[in-house]
Amino acid sequence: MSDQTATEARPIAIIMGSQSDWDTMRHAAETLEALGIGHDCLIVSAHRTPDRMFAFAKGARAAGYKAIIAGAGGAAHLPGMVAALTSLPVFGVPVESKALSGLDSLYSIVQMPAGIPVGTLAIGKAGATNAGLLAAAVLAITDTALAERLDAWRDARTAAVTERPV
Ligand code: RP5
Repeated sequence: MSDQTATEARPIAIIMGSQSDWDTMRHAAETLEALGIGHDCLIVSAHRTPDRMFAFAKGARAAGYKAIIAGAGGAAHLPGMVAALTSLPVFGVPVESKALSGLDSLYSIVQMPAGIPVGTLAIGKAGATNAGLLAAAVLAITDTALAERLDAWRDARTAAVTERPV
C-alpha cells in the first residue's frame, strides 16, 4: 500500500487533550467505525504538548486528513488553537468537566472570535457522536457510497423508534 493510499484510508483525525477524554471521544470513533470511515485517534494537548499540537495541526492537510474532530475539557483551547493552525474543518467536542459539568468546555470552544471557525457540538457523548456524523456528512459530499451508508445509518435509527414506549 502506498503512502497516498494509506492516508486516504484515514481521512478523519480525532484528537483529544487527555487520556481522560477518551471515554467521551470514543463515541466519535465508534460512529466513524460504524460508517466504515478510517480515522486516527491521537492525544494532543494544547498546554501539555504544545509542540505536538503545532506539528499535528500544521501537517494535518499534508497528512491527508479531510477534517479534524477535537475534544477537550475545562479551559478547552485545543479545538480553537488547531483551527488557528489549519484551514481544514475542525469540529469541537466539549468534554464534560468535573467542576462545571462541561459548561466551561462549551464556552471555551464555541465562543471563537470571527475569522477562525470551530464547529461546536454538544457537551459529552452526544457531541462526540454527532461530530462523527458531521465529519461523515462532509466526506459524503464527494463520496456517494458513504452517503448511502450514512442514509442507511439514519434510516436504522428512525426504524428503531417504536410508536409506544415499551
Ligand atoms: C484538558 O483538561 C483535557 O482535554 C481534559 O478534558 C482536562 C483534564 O485533563 P486531565 O487532568 O484528566 O489529564 O486538557
